[in-house]
Amino acid sequence: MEDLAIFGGPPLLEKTLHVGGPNLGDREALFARFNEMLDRNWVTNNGPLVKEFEQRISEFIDVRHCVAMCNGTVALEIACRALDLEGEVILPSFTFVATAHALQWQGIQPVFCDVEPNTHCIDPGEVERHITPRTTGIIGVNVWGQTCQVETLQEIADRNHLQLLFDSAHAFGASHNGRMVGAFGRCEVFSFHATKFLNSFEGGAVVTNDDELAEKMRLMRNFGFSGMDEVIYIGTNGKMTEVCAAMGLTNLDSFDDFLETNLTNYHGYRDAFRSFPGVRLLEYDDGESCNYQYIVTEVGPEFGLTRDQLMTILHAENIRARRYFWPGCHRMEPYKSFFPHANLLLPTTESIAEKVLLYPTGISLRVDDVTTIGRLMRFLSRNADAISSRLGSVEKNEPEDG
Ligand code: T4K
Repeated sequence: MEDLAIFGGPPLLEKTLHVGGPNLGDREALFARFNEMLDRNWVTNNGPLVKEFEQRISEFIDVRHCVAMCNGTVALEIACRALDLEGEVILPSFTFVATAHALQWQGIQPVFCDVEPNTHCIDPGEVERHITPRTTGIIGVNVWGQTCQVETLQEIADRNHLQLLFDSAHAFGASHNGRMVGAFGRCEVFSFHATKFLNSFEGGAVVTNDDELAEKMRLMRNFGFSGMDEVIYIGTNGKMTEVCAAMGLTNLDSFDDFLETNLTNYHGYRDAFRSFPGVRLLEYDDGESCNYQYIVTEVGPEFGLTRDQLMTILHAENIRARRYFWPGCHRMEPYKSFFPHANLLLPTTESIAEKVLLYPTGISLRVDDVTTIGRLMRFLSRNADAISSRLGSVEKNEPEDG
């Protein structure tokens, strides 16, 4: 026990492991793309690399259009605007705050809905409860790369004349009933942020089979310009740069390698977490494609340490486990001031936000890192009572991030 870093021992890992350490493809290929770009003297504004990236994403998903953007948040904002959302839009509170901000930023009221306990995705039954005459849309979030109950949500949307879109920031490479994520609802939004399975440094995209919607979003991401001097919509600057597209294309070439690494890590964690009580690993559906980018657990009382105690111990060992999306959007500003009693309608969100802890994965892990983490977890589980009482004095240190 003296060796635990929280009690003064050296950290178990020399190199800090993060949730979201970037998956990096082949450097030479990336630099070659940079050189071509510089030789061309064309660095942004719908350049050839962006067009190639869009083409490859559309083909991969089998959708008619991919509109690449500077990040996932702006992609969400543009999608919501292009769909003419207004009034109220229903979304889960258990999501990254960008999903809610993309609405609030343009004066649309986010209405937070509870999620399903097993998948952490929006609960369609709860969606129905929140529909009012002011509701114009539903945003399903494909949390952790799993998929929502797409068909049920679509049926609810159709019956109530609502737009349905998906925030699929986590779900590039995932499938639903054998069909790639990206092909559902009116449109779907990806993030290619550095922490995502496929990253373009910063980046995002909206994918859709709707020609008119795609055209509108292309105009909106470029200030609304329809020609050299003609502006026909209010627009913004949502363009992806050529540097970002070069990174996205290079990483797309390594898709299979990233997937294999993530899958191996996931199996390693699954075996490790089965060897002691109190930590439930969220298991992915083997029958679907999945990117395995998130190692998601729920820490229960049988483990003997609280989720936050465990996180503090892991951080000291240079394992930067994260408690996404604690404490839930409804408990963040401005939403907690707008809706101070939202928690009453969100019991599952409240419960899982206190239990969820994510572990590092991706190509920055060495082969034996997962085994080392598993061994540490077993030790913590066996000695939980003693550690917990000794932690009492150390515990005053608040966990550093959420
Ligand atoms: N919808 C959903 C459901 C989302 O999850 C997100 C983003 C969005 C929409 C919006 O998409 P973007 O506008 O971001 O494209 C991160 C990411 O910034 C964010 O993209 C992501 N979701 C969210 C879940 O996580 P943070 O603040 O928790 O972590 P961050 O960016 O500091 O990175 C996490 C750790 O990864 C760092 O502590 C260290 C490591 N890291 C990070 C970067 C950027 C590296 O090792 N190298 C790096 O270059 O938000």
